[in-house]
Amino acid sequence: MGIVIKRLRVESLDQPLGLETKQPRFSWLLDSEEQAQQQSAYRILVASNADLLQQDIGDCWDSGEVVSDRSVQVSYLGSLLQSGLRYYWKVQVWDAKGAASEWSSIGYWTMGILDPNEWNGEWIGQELDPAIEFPPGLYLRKEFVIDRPVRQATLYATALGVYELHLNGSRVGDEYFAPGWTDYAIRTQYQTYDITASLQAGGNALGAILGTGWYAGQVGMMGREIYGTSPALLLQLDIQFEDGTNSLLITDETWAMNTGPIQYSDMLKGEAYDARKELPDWDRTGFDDSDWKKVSRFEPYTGKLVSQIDPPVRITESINPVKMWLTKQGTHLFDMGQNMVGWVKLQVQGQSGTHITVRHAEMLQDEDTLYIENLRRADQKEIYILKGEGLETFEPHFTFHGFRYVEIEGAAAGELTLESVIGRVVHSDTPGTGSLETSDDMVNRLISNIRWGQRGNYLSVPTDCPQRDERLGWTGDAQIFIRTASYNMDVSRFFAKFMEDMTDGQTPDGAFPDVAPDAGWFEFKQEVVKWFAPDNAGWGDAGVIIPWTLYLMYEDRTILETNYDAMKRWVEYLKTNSTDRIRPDYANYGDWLSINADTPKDVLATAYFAYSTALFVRIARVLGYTDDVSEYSALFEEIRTAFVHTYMDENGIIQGDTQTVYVLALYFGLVSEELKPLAVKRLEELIRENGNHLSTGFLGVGYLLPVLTENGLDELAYSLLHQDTFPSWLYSVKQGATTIWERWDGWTEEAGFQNPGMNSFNHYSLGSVGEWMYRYMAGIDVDTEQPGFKHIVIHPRPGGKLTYVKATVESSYGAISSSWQLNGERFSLQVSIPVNTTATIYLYGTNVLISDGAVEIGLENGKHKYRIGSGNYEFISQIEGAVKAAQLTE
Ligand code: RAM
Repeated sequence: MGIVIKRLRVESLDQPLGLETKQPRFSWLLDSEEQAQQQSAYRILVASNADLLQQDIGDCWDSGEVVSDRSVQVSYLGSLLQSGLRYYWKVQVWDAKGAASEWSSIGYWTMGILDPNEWNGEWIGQELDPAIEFPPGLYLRKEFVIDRPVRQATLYATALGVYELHLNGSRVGDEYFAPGWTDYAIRTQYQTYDITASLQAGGNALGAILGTGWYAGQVGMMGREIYGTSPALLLQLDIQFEDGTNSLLITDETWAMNTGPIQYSDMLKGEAYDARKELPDWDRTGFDDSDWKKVSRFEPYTGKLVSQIDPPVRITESINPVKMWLTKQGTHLFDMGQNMVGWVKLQVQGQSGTHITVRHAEMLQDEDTLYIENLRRADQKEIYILKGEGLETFEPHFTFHGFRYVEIEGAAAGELTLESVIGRVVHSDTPGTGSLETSDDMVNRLISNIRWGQRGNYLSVPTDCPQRDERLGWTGDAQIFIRTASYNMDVSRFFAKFMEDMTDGQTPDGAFPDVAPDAGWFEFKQEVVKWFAPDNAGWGDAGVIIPWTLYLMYEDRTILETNYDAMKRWVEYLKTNSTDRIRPDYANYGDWLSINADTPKDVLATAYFAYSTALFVRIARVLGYTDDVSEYSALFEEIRTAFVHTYMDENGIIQGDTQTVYVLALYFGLVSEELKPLAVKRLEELIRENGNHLSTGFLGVGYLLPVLTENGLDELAYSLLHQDTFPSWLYSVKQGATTIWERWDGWTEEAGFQNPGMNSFNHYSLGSVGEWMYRYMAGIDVDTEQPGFKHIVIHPRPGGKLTYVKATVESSYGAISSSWQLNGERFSLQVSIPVNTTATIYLYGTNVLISDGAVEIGLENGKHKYRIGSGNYEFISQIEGAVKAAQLTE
């Protein structure tokens, strides 16, 4: 039977269009019905057309038979790839016994516009009056004729602003908020669309709607026009005909423009849409645009145009409200049943000119009133003006909201039903990879809340929150959650793009920003609030933690190489800005939003300085930069020694004495072996003295349970997981939360809503406990020496109230699963791991029964260790005292 090749991917994508990398990386998924199946060799063919490939000819590259077990991220090493061309590839592999597989199916990708001089279009739009706060959406159109059979038509488009493309009456693509958010002063992404099938012989009409977006609309708390005043469109349609000729359609002065129904559409404010002003068939041929205006042309763009790296923002799900009621104010209120991000599709009818107002909020103030105080300056409001022609359907264009409740004003009582509203769930479409279920419903709700927090906040950039006038790419939040995120979904490309935002925002002296993309933030900080530095401990460090995590989870060496210099400059920056290896006490965010437990900022900053340095050493080692390995290992030792001398006493007490100081010092490897038991004991005491409650903020929380488990305190970790009184994860679950709250005390029985200026109900940071659930509770972990799940560690920790856990992680090699059940003292574990990987299993208990094929390789800390190859396995053991432990935690 041997090996079958299932899924082909290039740069982690299925059939990508518009790649710019000169050495795309190939990955293939292998399957086999046999156990312990491995790849022993591969051969890749790349051709300029599919026919050649059918004949097993790779005119661009024939790798030959390469003896290797690599089946992910194999770099192209063929002839130079050309702009705009399509390449076809296939792969053949040899299995563990040397038997050859069939050739795979044929995959392809296309290259983007590799040379800036190949952009021929002009930037077009309308010069806007900066005095107009919220300008109308702009409609642009152009007709053209196709007079010969078309072989291939590729459309490249981008905007300073946001755009939506139309061709012959239909929307092009399914992406929202293109071209995505970057620091437009430096870099703007373009999108590539294959529109061959949508062109028609004869006349064709191409149209675009242009909005202000992040470019000229409101961003965060910084106001509007952060990057520019007038949105502009750039587009280039490359048509290749069957007869070998080709033509180029570009944006230029021949395009016509007009305003239409969109009165304004702003990320934070919302949209106003006057349906009476619709332009029926504006995107089809034959439309009379004689009264449309000529477009304005703008200066050429001076930044870099790059092909979009991250997954497009899409509608990934539509949900129906669970409840609707009429309020005493006469409005209709809908409960979506889930705090979500996106907008609603509204269906309504009524008289022409009637104003329908749609307001969005995460919580209710009382039964009939939205809680909107926490939105700060974000209106999150749509206004739809009816045209009065029967049932009308409306969805906004260039705005999104964070909400669970929707209030509709302007429709007569009884006019709306539950069916009038559909929630559109919108986010960067990072493919789902992880699933997790336990025997405890509250824990399951927490798992769901973490996932929804990720969905709602990964929108072009990893935002802190989706509702108030903030929605920024806060780097601290991003780093603390990334490991959780990369279990839940494939975030490799999402964060590869974010690393570009981070390096774009790096200061000349090496400081990584608190917020990326830069949003005028630095200037804002300089002018308004001086104490915001761009180098906050735990925030700037994201510049090292993110690439390292991507390497661990996806075996992505390129991300390390690309960002190596930037990371080195960051460590150098920290070194320069420290005194005797101690980071001075400057006003940083500290362990943000901890509960009555302020961690001294210099202690925290020094710990992170050590951590960034330690990770940098590991990165240098992976890439083979041996000089840097020795230089920065020495630096790490110096920081560690300074940390211990300055902040720790001989009883293992660390200055500040908060849960977080111990957690960080232990996780970052700063504590000597002798002092470690004392530090662990003190951490345990602090938690117990606090009635088995955590007190950690954003930074401490991510490593809290991992540190407890790593130091033999599994049951204490579980007691924190199951804790449902304040402050705890399940406290918010008990209050009915459907997403992770920004603060432990977002709402409490005693005090109601907290500080409305900082009270988001959809902030994922405190949800970083997801990492522990996958890595320790279910026990699916990477091996840092063979990352990307090439060698998998399966080390489940049964405990707490749980009687079962089921987890699956879709890795680059395929699905990994770990499921365990505890029935009295009987522990059973089912594991499955993909072809071309191996795993080490750590098993609790005695009297072990194992499946065929698993090989015992010793004992470690009282646990049996087994080695397995690919396939499905079962392990059964007896854990003495397990029943008692489970009952005790009840
Ligand atoms: C808040 C953000 C974010 C946090 C910073 C320090 O405004 O919401 O979550 O990282 O402050």
